Amino acid sequence: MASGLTIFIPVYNEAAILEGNVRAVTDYAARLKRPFEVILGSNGSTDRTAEIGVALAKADPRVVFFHVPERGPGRAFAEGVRRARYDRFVTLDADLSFDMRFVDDAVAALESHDAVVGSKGLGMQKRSWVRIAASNTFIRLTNLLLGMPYRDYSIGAKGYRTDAIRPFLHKVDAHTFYTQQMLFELTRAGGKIIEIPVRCEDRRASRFNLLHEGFYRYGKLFALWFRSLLD
Ligand SMILES: Nc1nc2c(ncn2[C@@H]2O[C@H](COP(=O)(O)OP(=O)(O)O)[C@@H](O)[C@H]2O)c(=O)[nH]1
Ligand SMILES: [Mg+2]
Repeated sequence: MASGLTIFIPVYNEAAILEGNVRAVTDYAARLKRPFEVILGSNGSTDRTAEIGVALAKADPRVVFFHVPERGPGRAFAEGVRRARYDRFVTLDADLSFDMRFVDDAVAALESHDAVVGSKGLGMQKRSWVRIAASNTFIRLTNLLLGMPYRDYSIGAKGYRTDAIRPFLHKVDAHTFYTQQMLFELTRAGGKIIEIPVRCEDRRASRFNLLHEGFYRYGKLFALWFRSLLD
């Protein structure tokens, strides 16, 4: 697989910020002096996200846009990994709530690791206390049940060696539980994972229904735990 960087951004109703933020990402990635692409994986948007994404991809060969009909960032993630051209696969959020220096750190770490966990808990986070508290509870339970040590299972600011996760794509959850799944599967397969600090400033209202997300993730967590006990 070609050596380079695929930056993956899931997008849902991001018309207002898409063009400016994609430009910021391509400008940033261009400085890294290695082949790269920015993949925008959209599903279910009801605003002009798809139209803008198609235009951005047409104007810049380094930008790829695709659309899958049903909602769910996990569906978009799996499709993004399938389409990736390069060996390093790094995820960001469309609102660029993470400090982009994570991209440099992830690229370096993926030289010798299969996955990089960008961790707000180890770095810095400016988010509402309710969201921080809800995340922390979920992280603790994940670690207790699945025996993992990480401090951040959100979908953004994660990096993977593309080849290392391709074998697990059929297991990817359609919604937001896939980070745990990928790290869990990689751990079982003997993969090398490193956690690094990331800075995050996110004051924007979430695209997710957080209450629904909460229940959904706990359900998925218990299901994965139960399965792990069986095998
Ligand atoms: N493809 C896709 N992306 C989504 C979906 N829901 C949210 N996203 C994207 O996921 C990223 C994180 O969303 P955000 O609302 O900032 O989440 P939060 O701040 O982590 O609660 C953003 O880039 C969103 O556009 C979805 O259903 N499909
Ligand atoms: Mg956000």
